[in-house]
Amino acid sequence: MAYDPDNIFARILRGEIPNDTVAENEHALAFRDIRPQAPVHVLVIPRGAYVSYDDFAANASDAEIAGFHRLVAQVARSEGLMLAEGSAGFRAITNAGEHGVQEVPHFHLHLLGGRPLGRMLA
Ligand code: D5M
Repeated sequence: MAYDPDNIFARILRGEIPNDTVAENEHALAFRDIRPQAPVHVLVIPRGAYVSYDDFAANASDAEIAGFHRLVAQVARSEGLMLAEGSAGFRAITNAGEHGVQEVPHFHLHLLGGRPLGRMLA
């Protein structure tokens, strides 16, 4: 699938649409989901133009992949989700494509926590 440069997260990255930023670095941006499904619901996105997780994992540079995941860890820490620091846990998921029910075609990771989240795979 070709990357749509006008998808909503691309527009957020360009500063055309406001967002509730939690943290950022050279390679990634973290902001609160507009339709939170848990007390903590943060989206982490790479600054690069990647449609979905597989696109990112296959084509991003090592520096982008490291920068992205370091930002996930930074947010987990600042939101009180780090297991090593006493958190009761969290969920990190990414939806991809039609079967994954991906709404926004710019790779994003959902970081959810702050309440028991229930079983995902029944
Ligand atoms: O989920 C896409 C997620 O993106 C969904 O939880 C809503 C969220 N969303 C959509 N627009 C915005 C804006 N403008 N700010 C913050 N969050 C937003 P997925 O199904 O994984 O593609």
